Amino acid sequence: MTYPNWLSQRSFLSGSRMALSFKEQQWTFEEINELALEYAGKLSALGVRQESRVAILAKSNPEFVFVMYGCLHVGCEMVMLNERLAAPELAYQIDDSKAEFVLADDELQGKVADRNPVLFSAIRETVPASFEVQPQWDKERTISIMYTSGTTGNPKGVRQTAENHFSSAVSSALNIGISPEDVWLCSVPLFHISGFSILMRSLIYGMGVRLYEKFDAKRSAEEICNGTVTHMSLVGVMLERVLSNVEEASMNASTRFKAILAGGGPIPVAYIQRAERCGIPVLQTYGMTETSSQTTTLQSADAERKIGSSGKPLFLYQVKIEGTGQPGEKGEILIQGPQVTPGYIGKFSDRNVKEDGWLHTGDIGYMDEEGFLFVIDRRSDLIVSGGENIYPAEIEKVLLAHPAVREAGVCGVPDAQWGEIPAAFVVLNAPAEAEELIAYCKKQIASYKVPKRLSFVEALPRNASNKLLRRELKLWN
Ligand code: S0N
Ligand code: AMP
Ligand code: MG
Ligand code: MG
Repeated sequence: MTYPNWLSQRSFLSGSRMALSFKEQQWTFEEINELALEYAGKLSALGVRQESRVAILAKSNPEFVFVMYGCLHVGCEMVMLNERLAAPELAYQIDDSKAEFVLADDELQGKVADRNPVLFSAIRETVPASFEVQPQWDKERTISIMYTSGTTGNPKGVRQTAENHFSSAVSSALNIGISPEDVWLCSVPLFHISGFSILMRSLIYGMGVRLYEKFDAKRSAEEICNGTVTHMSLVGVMLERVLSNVEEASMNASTRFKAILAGGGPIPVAYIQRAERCGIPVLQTYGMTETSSQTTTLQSADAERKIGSSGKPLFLYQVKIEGTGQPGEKGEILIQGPQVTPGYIGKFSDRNVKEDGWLHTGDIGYMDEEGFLFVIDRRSDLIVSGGENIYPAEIEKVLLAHPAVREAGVCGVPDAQWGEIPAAFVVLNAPAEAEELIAYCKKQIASYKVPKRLSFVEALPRNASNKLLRRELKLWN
């Protein structure tokens, strides 16, 4: 099974429609496709082929979009690197994915300096080579690979195929609806599925994207209230900042504005109630990298009645709670559908993601009598800070490598701003200051992962088999 080339088909069907807008600039689908073809030619001249795997490190700006769309035409696989990560974390992903090329925004080149990056400025200056435009794309084709943290502290590269993205975009449209005037405000990172899925919806629907390089709560509030955008994706901390701006200016959402899609972690009910008072419909969603974004989403009509729920599965998907058939009973959330990844790459390529045909999420939840999903606890020990995932093991590993540290334990603690933050407990074997250990972490992990609290203790809570009891650590805060 194949799909028509999404870029060529979209340009053919609605070439004059707005595809992308950034600051004062704007591109139609025809212009975007011409740029994509030009970038594909440049990438071909640099040696990128359909069989290549390229890693990309960039900020959410139009050039990143042109490079990605160029890659789509070439047919190579894109490993999306998180620009907040520290150099050693990026090196791990580049090595694990065996990426043949590292394409980097000039501004970020310092983070991958030892990886011989091809800078965006070099791509821009390259004379395009001729290449063959593929009229059809294979359904199984891997379009993107995104790394998501794992319990052991080693991130796993998740494959996202054309079918995953296509079924995700179509299922979302069947739930939210689409119209030719829609413009989706994108200020979530393009390297996360929250942002990348907006680009996929854009190509598949012919929908405009209003792109921001950096999240700006005030400008977002203005766009929502002026009606210059119709949709926006965000995580809890962003929603709170947008609402504060709308409330402060005593504004109301424009009648043109349709919905905020809020996910990436739990959304406090109080935020949804505040949004209601501002006339902003918020659709809570439950999704993950392994499912190329939303799996369940609450519909507007149910938002008030089912507050706190992440909704029902989208049309093509199935969700069940392990073990129980009983409403209200808690268990692991299992997912099935064409949006579920075929698997991981690199170190984890042997892992079967669909035991018994279902994706075992590790998240805990229940369904009510009507089949609405309530997510109540995240997969084991996962900390979600401002929509970024952190596993305690990633931080513990770094702390343990410090010569003065004998033992380290990390857990998530609730935080009013970020939802949750990491806190560390350390047993020393030589004198050291907390500041020194924090500075040590900063060099090796993204700054959002660096423990916001660090305490020295005599011993860590362990069970009879010496396993660290992180749940008990939580009680120490
Ligand atoms: C919340 C954001 C925007 C905060 O970034 P901001 O304010 O721009 O910070 P900076 O100025 O860059 O840095 C200032 C200091 O703040 C620290 N910091 C930044 N971010 C965090 C954080 N998350 N946690 C803790 N600290 C943070 C910086 O480190 C800096 O500190 P110092 O000075 O010490 O260096 C930003 O974090 C952000 O963009 N978050 C959202 C990320 C995201 O999109 N996550 C979702 C990932 N999940 C998925 O994609 C699956 C779900 C999904 O698809 C989805 C999700 C949401 C909506 C829709 C969908 C969908 O299904 O379509
Ligand atoms: P990621 O690996 O970044 O795709 O993160 C996906 C994880 O975020 C899920 O497995 C959940 O643990 C968490 N998450 C996403 N949406 C929600 C939600 N609506 N409520 C609670 N947790 C969520
Ligand atoms: Mg993740
Ligand atoms: Mg997340």
